[in-house]
Amino acid sequence: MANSKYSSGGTVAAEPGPIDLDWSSTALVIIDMQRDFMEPGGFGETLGNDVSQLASAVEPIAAVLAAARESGMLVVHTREGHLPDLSDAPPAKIERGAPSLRIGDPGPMGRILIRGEDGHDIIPALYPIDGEIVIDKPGKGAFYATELGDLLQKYGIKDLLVCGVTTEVCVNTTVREANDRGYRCVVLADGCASYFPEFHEMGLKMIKAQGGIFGWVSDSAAVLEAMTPETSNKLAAGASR
Ligand code: TIU
Repeated sequence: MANSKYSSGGTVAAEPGPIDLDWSSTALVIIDMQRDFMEPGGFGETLGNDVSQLASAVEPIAAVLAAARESGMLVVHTREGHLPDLSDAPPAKIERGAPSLRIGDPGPMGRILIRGEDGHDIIPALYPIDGEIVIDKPGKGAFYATELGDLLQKYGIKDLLVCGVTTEVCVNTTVREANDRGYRCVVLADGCASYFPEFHEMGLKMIKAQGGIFGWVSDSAAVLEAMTPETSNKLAAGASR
């Protein structure tokens, strides 16, 4: 690890039970924290959603992202979106439902869900820095039609800390894809959000049920505590005095 404040690994408090992680074989995967989902005028709002429901995920992700950057953990950002000619967008996805604007239509942040447009970009608070991986994905899952699997293999990654939006759509799909590929996924509950609070709750329950059928559910504080045990212990000792 690049910074001695950080452990080389640790036990993360999680459900259905604690999980031991080695940070050198763990990646932080931040799903689709794009303006198209987070801000008014983007894809999420065109579907009829209240985008303010997602704001709570930003600070917890920012805290874990800062620690990941300082400690040298591999960071992966994903973005859902399509090529300008829509050649990677199935007609069944474009034609779905009755949105106010469809994928590819011009909106206030550029064409809806199109790569290179302002709306497709990651929100400033979580913007990738040099050296971080950015995966552009046409689907809900981050493995489908992307280079993510090859990259994780190249970096020797075995476990994933997963956060982002939305809990029951792209986070769940990615966790299920990852689980089938043999990765252990730890989902950060406070670093995920849904337009539907009840889907957030159930989306997390589905992951951790049945002994962790798809993975583990933890939160940002538990991950930070496992990453910085000395600082966390000192803080705890200070608080008890
Ligand atoms: N609509 C919705 O909840 N989500 C998506 O369409 N994509 C992601 O979750 N990123």
